[in-house]
Amino acid sequence: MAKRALLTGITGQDGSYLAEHLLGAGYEVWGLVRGQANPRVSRVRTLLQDVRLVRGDLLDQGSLISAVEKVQPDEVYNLGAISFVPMSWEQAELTAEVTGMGVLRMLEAIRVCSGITASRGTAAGQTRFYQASSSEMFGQVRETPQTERTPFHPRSPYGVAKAYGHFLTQNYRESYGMFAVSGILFNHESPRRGAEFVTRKVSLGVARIKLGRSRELRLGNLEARRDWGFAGDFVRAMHLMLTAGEPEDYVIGTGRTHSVRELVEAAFGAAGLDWERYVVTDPGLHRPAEVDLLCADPKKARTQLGWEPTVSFEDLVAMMVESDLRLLAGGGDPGQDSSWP
Ligand code: NAP
Ligand code: F7E
Repeated sequence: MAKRALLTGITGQDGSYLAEHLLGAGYEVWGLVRGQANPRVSRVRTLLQDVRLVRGDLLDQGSLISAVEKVQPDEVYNLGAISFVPMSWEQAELTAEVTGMGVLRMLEAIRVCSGITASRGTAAGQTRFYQASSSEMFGQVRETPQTERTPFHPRSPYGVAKAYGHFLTQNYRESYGMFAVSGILFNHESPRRGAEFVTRKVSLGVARIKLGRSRELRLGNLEARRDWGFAGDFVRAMHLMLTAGEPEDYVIGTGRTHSVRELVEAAFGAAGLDWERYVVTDPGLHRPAEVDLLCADPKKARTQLGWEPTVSFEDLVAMMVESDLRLLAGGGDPGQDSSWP
C-alpha cells in the first residue's frame, strides 16, 4: 500500500515541490488547505492534480485532529507558517500563533490520534513528523558557518516563533519517543517563490525593466548575506530526514554565502543589464533588526543523509530571471506590494 503524507503549507513554494517529489516516490499526498475560498487552492488543483485536499487551519486544534484522523498519515510535513520576516513585526501575535503555536497543535493532533502518552510511549507504525525550522533562529550569529550545535539568537518575532517550534519538536521526541525532526533550512528559492522575498522581488524587477515596464527597483539593505539554494533540492532533504533510521535534526544549506548586492548584480547581468542604472536603495525598507550573515555547514546532512545541493547560486538566479521574463512576456505578473521591506 502507498505511504500517505499530509502536508501543511501545500499552497506555498515548498509545499508544491515537496508534493511533486513525494508523488514521484509513489506516495498518496494530502494537502491541508485553509479558508472558505482560498484563491491559492485553485493553483494547487492545476499544478498538483494528484494531491488530495483536506480542510484545516494551524490556528484550529480540532481541524488538525480531524485532518489527521481522516488521512491517517505515515508522515506529516509541517510547512505552514507566516513565513515573511517583516510581517512578523507587524503581526507578531498572529506569527506566534501560526508559526509557533501551530507546531504545538499539529504535534498534539498526532499524539492524540496515535494514543501516545508519556507513560505508554509510541507504538510501531506511528506517524512521523517534520518541522520546517529556519536559519533565522541563528539570527545574530555566534559562529560561521552555522551547524546543528550553533546557539540561537533570533532577531525577529518570526525567528523567535520558529525557535519555539524547534524546541517543542525536540521535546516531543524526548518526552514521547515520537519520530519528530526539524530541518534547519537556509534560504531556498525558485520561480515559485513568493513575490515579497528578495530573490523574486529582484527577478521580477529585472524582468519588468528588461521588458520596458519599469525604470527602477527599490531595495533595502544590500549588504545582508544569505546562503541561497534551490527549493527543489531542499525538499529532497526533508524526505530523507523523515525516512532516516533515527530521528535527528539537520542543517540544510549550500555552504556558500552571497550579499544582496551580489544577487542583484547576477540577476541584472543575466538579462544583460547594468544594475547600477536601475537599483535605488531605500532606508525605509531596512528591518528593525537585521540578520547580517548566514552560511550553513551542511556536513551532517551530506555524511548521514547523502544530501547534496545540485543548483549553483548563479544558475538559480538565471533560472528565476528567465522564468519571470517568460511569465511577464506571456501576460502574467504576480504584482508587488511596494510598502513591504
Ligand atoms: P510560503 O511559500 O510562504 O508558504 C507558507 C504556507 O503556509 C502557505 O501554504 C500558507 O497557506 C500556509 N499558512 C499560512 N497560515 C496558515 C494557517 N493559519 N494554517 C495553515 N497554513 C497556513 O513558505 P515556503 O517558502 O514554502 O516555506 C515553507 C516553510 O518553511 C515555512 O514554514 C517557512 O517558514 C519555512 N522556511 C522557509 C525557508 C525558505 O527559504 N523558503 C527557509 C527556512 C524555513 P495559505 O495559502 O492558506 O496562506
Ligand atoms: O530577505 C534583504 C533583507 O525576505 C533576505 C524566509 O523564507 O528565509 C527567508 O527569510 C535579505 C534580508 O528572506 C530587500 O533585509 C534587502 O536581509 O528574501 P528575504 P529572509 O528574511 O532571509 C528564511 C531562512 C526563512 O525562514 C523565511 O521564512 O534581503 N533585503 N532589500 C530585502 N528583502 C526583501 N524581502 N525585500 C527587499 O526589498
